Amino acid sequence: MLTCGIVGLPQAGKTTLFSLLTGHTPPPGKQSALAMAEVPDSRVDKLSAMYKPRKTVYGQIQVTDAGGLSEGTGKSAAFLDSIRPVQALIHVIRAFAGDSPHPLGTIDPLRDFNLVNHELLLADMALVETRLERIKGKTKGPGKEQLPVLEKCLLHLLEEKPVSQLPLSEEERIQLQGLIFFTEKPQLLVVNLDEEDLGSPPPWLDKLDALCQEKGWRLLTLSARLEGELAQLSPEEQKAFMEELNIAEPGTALVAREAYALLGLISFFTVGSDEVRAWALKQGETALEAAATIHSDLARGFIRADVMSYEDLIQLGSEAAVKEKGLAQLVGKDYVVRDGEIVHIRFNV
Ligand SMILES: Nc1nc2c(ncn2[C@@H]2O[C@H](COP(=O)(O)OP(=O)(O)O)[C@@H](O)[C@H]2O)c(=O)[nH]1
Ligand SMILES: [Mg+2]
Repeated sequence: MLTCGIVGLPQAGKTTLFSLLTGHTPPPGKQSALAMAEVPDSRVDKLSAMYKPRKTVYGQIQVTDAGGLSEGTGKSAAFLDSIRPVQALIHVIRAFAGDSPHPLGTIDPLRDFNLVNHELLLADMALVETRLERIKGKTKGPGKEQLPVLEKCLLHLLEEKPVSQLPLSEEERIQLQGLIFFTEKPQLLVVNLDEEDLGSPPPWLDKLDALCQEKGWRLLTLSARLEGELAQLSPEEQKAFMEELNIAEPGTALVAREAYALLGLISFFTVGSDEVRAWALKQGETALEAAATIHSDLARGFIRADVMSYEDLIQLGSEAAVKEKGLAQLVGKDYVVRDGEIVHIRFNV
């Protein structure tokens, strides 16, 4: 399952986005909150219309709202601890003027971007320093062999460089196992714009976008408040408003799709009268790994998998028709599953 943590300065719209994604509003004053978000997918909707299953299950993302970072010297530890294990960060950047005060008094997205990343760097530094002190405190015993690589990490971080840019040998990587660094996590930047700016992106956006691309991160723009209001409307009203406001896709769909792209995830589907369901898989993973995603029994007893494309199934209207045309494949455990494939695992336990 994909896990994400929302970070950003206070008053950036983090909790607004969290509620939008998960449908869950944390009580005010709560430091961090965790909930599941559905991954909207029109393919799942179409498959569900075709099979009329008892249950339809969309992809799931676990989202944690970490609460606001306090800028400065590593005071954010308490907030950050709640998201230490997540796979990706959703970094919300305030670009709306709004009525609520910005903690630094002015709207400056590039400054905030650097500030939050600096805070993450400080958190990593604190992690390494704590570990170093603990190991140095002992005269002997396990951990001593970690000293050189920890020192190397610390020097690198002191130069304001993220751990993701630190060249490490296989052995050093193993020695660092158990240490989870924020500056190694990919980020999805969500630039929270004023609704008036949605149609005409502000000039600084290009700069932020370039910074993101350099790092292999993703960026998207939306207005969290507006998205919240949109979500209250009927589907027809939503469509009309979105056209008027220059929004191609609802924010929840955008965030989910970009988060998948950031982590190199694809979706495959299982279908039937009982359940139509979307599953996430890493790009390049095999039929055996797809089986394991569904249930360990399916992987253990894996025989073969029936695979067909979503497009073929929708176009031809039934699995039987796809098979008749010779467009279904019977594949072995090493077959690399592609985005949108319908997979039936044949197994025997
Ligand atoms: N104008 C405007 N206000 C927003 C937007 N997103 C959030 N806000 C407001 O900004 C304030 C802070 O939002 P919140 O989600 O609590 O920020 P957090 O501190 O990052 O969790 C609230 O009053 C929100 O209603 C937006 O897109 N536009
Ligand atoms: Mg909040």
